[in-house]
Amino acid sequence: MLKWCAHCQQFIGEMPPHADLGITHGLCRKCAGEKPDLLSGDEYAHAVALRDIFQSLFSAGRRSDFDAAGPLVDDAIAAHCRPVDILVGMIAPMLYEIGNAWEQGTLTVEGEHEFTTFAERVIDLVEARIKRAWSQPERSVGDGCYFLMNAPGNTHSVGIRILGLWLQDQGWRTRHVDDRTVLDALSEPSLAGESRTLLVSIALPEQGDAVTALVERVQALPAPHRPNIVLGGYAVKTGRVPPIPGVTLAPDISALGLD
Ligand code: B12
Ligand SMILES: [Zn+2]
Repeated sequence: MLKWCAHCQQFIGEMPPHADLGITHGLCRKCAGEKPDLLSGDEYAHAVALRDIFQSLFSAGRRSDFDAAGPLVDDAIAAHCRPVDILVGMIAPMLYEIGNAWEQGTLTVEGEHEFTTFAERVIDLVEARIKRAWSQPERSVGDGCYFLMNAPGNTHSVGIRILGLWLQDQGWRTRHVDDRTVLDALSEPSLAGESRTLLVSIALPEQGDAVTALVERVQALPAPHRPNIVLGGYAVKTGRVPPIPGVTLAPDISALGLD
């Protein structure tokens, strides 16, 4: 289930059952303190508006109707939905649904590719909106830096991209790296004294061995360069990655505990 704040329309997070993409409502931490009147007509209208936008955007994607996407994104923002929440709370779950349809044979490979292209274009659009108005001011140097990469061999690029945008929107400094550049990037002299976190995205359990090898190389770095390592992505979300020593498993973005 996808949980949205009934009052301010922020995406709160995912909750079990993860396979169910229905939208449910609750109150985010900030709004819970304000004790809003949830039975007022406004709150209800907002919740319905968001659900309708989700459905319309999904059917636009199924028709590859990109022209319809821009106005829908604008509607969501007008309904006080943060642009970044459109990515985490709408686009990501739509891609899960598409993956399920493909797995169950109700969608062709071409259909899946077309939807992914649609999703990537919507992400471009939303990225431009995010950059117009960040949710949080940029954090100061010294607050730490996030390094993001895909597990070696993982060619799914959307998850890590959304994760990077979400962190940037929260003001964090991020850098996208890969298997070849990660050790040098972590060892850069300009990072002296800063904490480093390496976020790795794994889609398939088969990519686990390559992650274990990566972790060994990263953990062999001198202590001041060594990052905290967090592993997330579809394979972690679905519980298919066994524990790896020295690595925190994060089933979704909220597990980072940063919002
Ligand atoms: C699009 C897609 C593709 C595209 C990717 C195109 C692209 N440019 O990205 C292509 C066609 C390349 C592809 C290929 C394959 N795919 Co594919 N793919 C998908 C699909 C439909 C969507 C992926 C996606 O973008 N999801 C949306 C993103 C936002 O979700 P996400 O990655 O989970 O990320 C979110 C969170 O997990 C979290 N997160 C992600 N990383 C991290 C990291 C950290 C540290 C943290 C904290 C959080 C975090 O943040 C994100 C935002 O919420 C999924 C279905 C699905 N359920 O995801 C299948 C899916 C992942 N693919 C699958 C398969 C099998 C494959 C292939 C093996 C198919 C094949 N035979 O070719 C290959 C393998 C490629 C490889 N080597 O990695 C299966 C995996 C099943 C399994 N049991 O493991 C899935 C689940 C489809 C299915 N239902 O069967 N795929
Ligand atoms: Zn709220």
